[in-house]
Amino acid sequence: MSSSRSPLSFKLVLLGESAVGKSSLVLRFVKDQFDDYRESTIGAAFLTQTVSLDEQTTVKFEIWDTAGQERYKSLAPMYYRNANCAVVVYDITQPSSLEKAKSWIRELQRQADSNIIIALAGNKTDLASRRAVQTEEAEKYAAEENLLFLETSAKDSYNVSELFTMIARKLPLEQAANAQRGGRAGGSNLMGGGAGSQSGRAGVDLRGGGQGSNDACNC
Ligand SMILES: Nc1nc2c(ncn2[C@@H]2O[C@H](COP(=O)(O)OP(=O)(O)OP(=O)(O)O)[C@@H](O)[C@H]2O)c(=O)[nH]1
Ligand SMILES: [Mg+2]
Repeated sequence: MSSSRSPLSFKLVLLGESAVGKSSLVLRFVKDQFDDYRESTIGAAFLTQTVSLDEQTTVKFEIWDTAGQERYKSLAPMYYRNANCAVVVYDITQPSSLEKAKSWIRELQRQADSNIIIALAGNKTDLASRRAVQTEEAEKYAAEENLLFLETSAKDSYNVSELFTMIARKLPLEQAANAQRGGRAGGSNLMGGGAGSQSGRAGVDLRGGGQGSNDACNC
């Protein structure tokens, strides 16, 4: 098993239709908060959070929370390129959002790193009376496509930390620890080299044609 005292950094991207709850899952994971009235993400947001797997192993997620609105779709490859892992989110009350999630998964399978770990998350389980996607249907699809799968509620804080921990356990920790010992950044292919951004969030507003902004992206 890997052992390391400094966190092993990995790049994670969230994808999915607008309003399925990507930002809400991240807000729950990073700050343990929930907003009933969240504004739709513009461009993308960047946040970090760590997960301790055991006394020796801490994983630091460098999280790109993408904007689900169709007009931002063409930006997505910048965020999933070189990602170690992806969370593709749908809303269990909206079957069309599962179809959208499947199309993101096909795109990741074609275009992202071939070793990317993909998790499918069916969010908003607190809206049980409005459920329109059965657990078994999504579970079967996830098994066929070799994806991790969990249903979650950002609102009720159900399965949110479990989702990220499940992903952390699947990451190539040994390899990252060896790379770190060898002097390379933990997650191997992180944008920004991993060490630069310690915590918190930065919005990346890509309106106005420039992705030239700031610390957000060196891709
Ligand atoms: N009931 C319920 N509502 C949720 C949950 N997660 C998110 N929401 C609500 O769904 C709406 C959209 O959530 P966001 O987190 O902004 O969705 P998003 O996927 O980031 O949307 P974009 O940024 O437009 O791509 C907000 O009103 C949230 O409060 C959940 O688990 N349960
Ligand atoms: Mg959002």
